[in-house]
Amino acid sequence: MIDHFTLKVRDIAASKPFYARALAPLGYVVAMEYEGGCGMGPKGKPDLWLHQDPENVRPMHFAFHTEDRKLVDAFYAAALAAGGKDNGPPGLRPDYHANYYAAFVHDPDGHNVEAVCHAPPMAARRAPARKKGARKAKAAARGKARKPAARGRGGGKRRAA
Ligand SMILES: N[C@@H](CCC(=O)N[C@@H](CS)C(=O)NCC(=O)O)C(=O)O
Repeated sequence: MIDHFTLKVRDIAASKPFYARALAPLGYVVAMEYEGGCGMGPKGKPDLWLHQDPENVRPMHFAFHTEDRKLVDAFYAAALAAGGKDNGPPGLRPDYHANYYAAFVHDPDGHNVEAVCHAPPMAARRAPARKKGARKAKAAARGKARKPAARGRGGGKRRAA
């Protein structure tokens, strides 16, 4: 499991607000800041560090994991609203696998940022509703099954005559 990674950016003044807005739907906040950089992450624990190093920016690709397809949609909308460039709208990418639901946006430096959900849609994950009275019937059946069998004297053990 990745604990954190550092992304080199040309201009922290452009990248910080971009990521703050794009990743807000995923629960990310700017947790730490220093001259020329910052650390972002959910619940105040930075796992993405932005570091200004204009000479050494090379386009990278990385993805944020979500448990809900709606969060992929929200990431995409927020990232575009924050000035990101569309690199693929939310949707299934069955070439990767049947439930690969993702969206792609280029950040201010051309880094290819993705949000992805590998799980089936929420509706398919919900347990089917139980029929009315099914619980009672189940409990009654269990009670019956547990009823001790009638036993004769001597603890129910009978010997052949
Ligand atoms: N426009 C494509 C983007 C797909 C994409 O960027 N896929 C990733 C792998 S999940 C990739 O090829 N990354 C390589 C890179 O950005 O250099 C789409 O919407 O499907």
